[in-house]
Amino acid sequence: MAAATSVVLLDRGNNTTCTINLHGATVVSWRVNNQEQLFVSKAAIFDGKAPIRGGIPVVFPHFGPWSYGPNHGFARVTQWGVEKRPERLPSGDVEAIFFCTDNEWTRSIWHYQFRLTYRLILREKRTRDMVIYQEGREAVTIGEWTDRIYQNTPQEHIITNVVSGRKMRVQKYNFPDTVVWNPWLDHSKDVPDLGEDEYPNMICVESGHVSSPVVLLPGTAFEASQILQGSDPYVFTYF
Ligand code: TA6
Repeated sequence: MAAATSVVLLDRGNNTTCTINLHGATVVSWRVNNQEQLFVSKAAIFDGKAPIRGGIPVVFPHFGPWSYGPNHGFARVTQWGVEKRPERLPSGDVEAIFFCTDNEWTRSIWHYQFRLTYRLILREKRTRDMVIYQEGREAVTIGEWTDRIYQNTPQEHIITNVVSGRKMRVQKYNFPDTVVWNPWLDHSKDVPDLGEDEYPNMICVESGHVSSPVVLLPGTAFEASQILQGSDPYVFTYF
């Protein structure tokens, strides 16, 4: 097992990288051909204590306000370890594995033993997969403060207008729900680590097991995953 560093880089070549901050195992950057795909607030705090405002956090063991401990649980404010440093697979994909386990602090909040494993794969876009996608689904547009948990959502979503008007495809497995959040101007004031002018440039879309808990018996495991896929506009306009 490698010694922990604070930031881990997955580099697929061709200026395509993914940066993971071990504070919360938060994916703080995903660049494709040098273009950033993720939103991180200009006011994000990197003090190793506060959750990082933006990127892709891990929410565990609870979503939302939690009487036992921090909002959205403790995984996003825990220092994760590196189980497997970034490695190029025979396919060319780059993989890294991160983990966190219970400790004295987590047990003082939530008295369970656990091991969370987070496997990240930076994979080259597969254009043929993308073509399958375009079919009519209900579009959720954001024009005001939005904070919703959609239950039992389809396995795939397209987020539009992500980077320079491009689209991002989300595929989720074993995550029945989708959270959509944008504080808009009114609520941006309540989020100190988000600039008041940043809300038009972000949308939070989270795949999760949110509306119902997962109950794990001792010694059993739960696995879920999501794939985020960026696009060139011409790929999505193919149909
Ligand atoms: O994911 C949506 C949400 O639960 C919203 O209700 C909103 O409060 C947001 O998360 C931010 O939470 P945070 O703890 O990061 O300030």
